Amino acid sequence: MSPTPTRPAHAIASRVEDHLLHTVGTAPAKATQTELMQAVSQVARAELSQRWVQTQAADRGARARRVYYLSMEFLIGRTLSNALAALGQQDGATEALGAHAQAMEDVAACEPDAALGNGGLGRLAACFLDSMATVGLPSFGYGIRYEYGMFAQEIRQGAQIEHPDPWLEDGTPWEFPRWGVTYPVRFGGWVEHVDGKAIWRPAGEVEAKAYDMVIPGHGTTKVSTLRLWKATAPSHIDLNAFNTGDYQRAATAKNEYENISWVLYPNDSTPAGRELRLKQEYFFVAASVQDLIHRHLGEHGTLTNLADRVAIHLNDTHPAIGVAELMRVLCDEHGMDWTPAWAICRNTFSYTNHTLMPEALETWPVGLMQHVLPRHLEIIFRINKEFLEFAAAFRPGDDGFLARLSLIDEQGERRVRMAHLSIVGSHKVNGVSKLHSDLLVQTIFADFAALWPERFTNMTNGITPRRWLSQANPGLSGLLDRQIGHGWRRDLDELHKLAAHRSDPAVQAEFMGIKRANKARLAALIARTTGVQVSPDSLFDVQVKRIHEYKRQLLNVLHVVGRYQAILANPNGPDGRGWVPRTVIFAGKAASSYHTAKSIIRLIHDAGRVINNDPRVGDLLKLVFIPNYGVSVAETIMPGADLSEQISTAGTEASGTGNMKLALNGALTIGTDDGANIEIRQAVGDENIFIFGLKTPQVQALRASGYQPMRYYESEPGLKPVLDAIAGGQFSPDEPGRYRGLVDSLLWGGDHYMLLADYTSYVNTQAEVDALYRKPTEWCARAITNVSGMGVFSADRTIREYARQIWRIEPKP
Ligand code: 26Q
Repeated sequence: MSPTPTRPAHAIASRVEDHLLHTVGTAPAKATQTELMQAVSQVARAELSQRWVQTQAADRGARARRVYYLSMEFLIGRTLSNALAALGQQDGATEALGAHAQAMEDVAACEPDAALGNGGLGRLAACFLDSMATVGLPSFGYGIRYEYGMFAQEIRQGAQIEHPDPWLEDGTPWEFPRWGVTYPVRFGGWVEHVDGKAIWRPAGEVEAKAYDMVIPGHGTTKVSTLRLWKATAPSHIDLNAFNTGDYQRAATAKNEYENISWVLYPNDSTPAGRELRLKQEYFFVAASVQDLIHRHLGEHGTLTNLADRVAIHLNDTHPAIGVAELMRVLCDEHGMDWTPAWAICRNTFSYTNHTLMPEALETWPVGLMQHVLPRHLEIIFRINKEFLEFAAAFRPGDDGFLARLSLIDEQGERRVRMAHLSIVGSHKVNGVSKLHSDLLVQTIFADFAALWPERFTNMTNGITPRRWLSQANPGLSGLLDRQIGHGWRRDLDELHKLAAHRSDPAVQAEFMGIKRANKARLAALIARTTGVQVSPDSLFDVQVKRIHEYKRQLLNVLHVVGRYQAILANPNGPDGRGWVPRTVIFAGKAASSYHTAKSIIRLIHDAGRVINNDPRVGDLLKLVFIPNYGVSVAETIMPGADLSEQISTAGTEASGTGNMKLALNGALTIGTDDGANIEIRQAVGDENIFIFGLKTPQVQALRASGYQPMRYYESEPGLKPVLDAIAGGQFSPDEPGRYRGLVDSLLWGGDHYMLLADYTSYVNTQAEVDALYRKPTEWCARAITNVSGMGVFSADRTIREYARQIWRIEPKP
């Protein structure tokens, strides 16, 4: 692709002036950066609107089979730069801003991130929208228009403080309220059975209002729609209270309804079993099902062919109640018989699992579901009854098998297992990397895989190269355009052509110059946000992701403290050749109630303060934590990294996608044999990645044979002084016992993620990293090889696989 044909720049400039005056309402000569951002956004918005109308008409005309991607999270980030690139309006916008003496980068930075997600799962959904539009897949994303997104993270005295994220405070130019599109969503009450028919008598009702975000495709005029639902009180309720003059009650009632779409649950990977969360899940699923059925009936006039025309995808189990909802709509509202309805349902739904950790699997107490969704609970019981009859015939007399398969966990407080509902209600279930998909069928879903082996499959994650390379790294993008042409934006396999240039001195010099400039930009961000000066000539060692024990940020800290001690002990380096200067960079949020994760953040700051201010260390080692990690911060970090830390305990990280973003931007990976790291290794070759530590079967075996962390503490060189320094308060002299518990949990708490078992292997591999970094030509060749091998990790590839193998839709270019 050559970048989308560009409109005459002056045409855009004059529209910007127009919008300043008429839409933003300001004197163009006095426009602020934010007002310019708004005006430029309006120019792009107008074009997107046209494309939306055209795409919708074309899909309607073709009566296209569509995919509906249901997700509680869409971690979109900013839109302006991405939209301008997709529309071919970049040059025009730059020129228009130039007339106001403003740079695009600064103006774009005025837009708040749309942070409607926690982390990997939400960002994956956003990358998928970009790819669905770009490959021309008739598609809708459905989610919630949270008034408040992911909390903003402030660091005060080394500790995380959460602030609300009022991203809609000043409005957003990117949403299109669809005034006519509203649906009622009902909750609670009871069910009556009359003449064999179920009649749900709900206790309450809220209105779901549609707000569309239009997602432009790149190198195409196709766009995709992200339809987000806002909860509002039904107007008749408002009126009743207002008419009686009871404004207090009216306000309370209104709040109770609008609460549902108020705020994103900031839990990554661990479910919060709250009633409001269940209501959020049902709220957006019920609105989405009504919307898609309305569209389907408008185009086809019947529901009997729903499964032929509609694919509904469940992004994890968060929308799994959709299975029961579709059954309810087909049977209770459209009079269909159970058996044909069930066939439609199963052929319509598919489900992606994003985690293996048993504690992260979503379940709801039967009592709570009875209270909030009584009819759905009945439907789930019937699905379960018929499913268990089928399973009993498969393995007669094996009650343990049936208890493990059941949609209801009968141990203790009875709970509905949402993963089981998703599997039984779907025709395909996938994991997000090869290893993860294999482990799913070997471990948590083994019983289901015995019943239905063909139902389980793999779809390795991907990322959009438009945001994560073209937009985030204009320097490297320019090099690619000159060396291999423009086609990589829509066909990332084109990157293979770069491999031939890996040792070309001119290409290397340019590549290193670009990396150096990106590091300088990252260093400026670090100085601005942390006050710490770091040298762009040091090795930038980056671990950025949610803070979680299984991701093992703490293992990274152990290495840093070990290196600090070694620098003090041997100022001339381990072998007398000096130390390779390193800047270790962390970023990531901890769930607000996750104490251990917050303690790790605090330790990073405490250790950083000591190390960064130790004159004996100087530039040889710096340790920084960039606050408020999110999509926009990531766009600056990824291009500036030399080393990508992907060090989860083998078998715990489903895929990872930050690993892909970093490698695509020319970082080398130091990682365990986990998630998509394994496929990255296959793509770039063993010599171009640093893999260390126990592999999944070894982790399993060690755990089974009785893992003893104390043995490592006593025997691994250098480990004891590191743990003693942290536990003894060397980094927290004001409160020496601050990290006693953290260290004790490693030594005496079982060290569930086996940090100590991988410590020596990790430290030794870090020494290999240093050795290679001393040879810039070698390092650079390997970095270039990493970039050239990343084609397979385009989300376009992932989406084409979903389209063909799961959704059975041919993308229309
Ligand atoms: C559930 C119930 C209540 C509140 C919160 C949640 C909840 C929210 C988010 C549970 C899990 C999540 C997020 C999970 C997640 O991001 N998983 C990551 O998904 C990525 C995309 O597939 C993978 O690359 C990561 O490996 C995986 O950790």
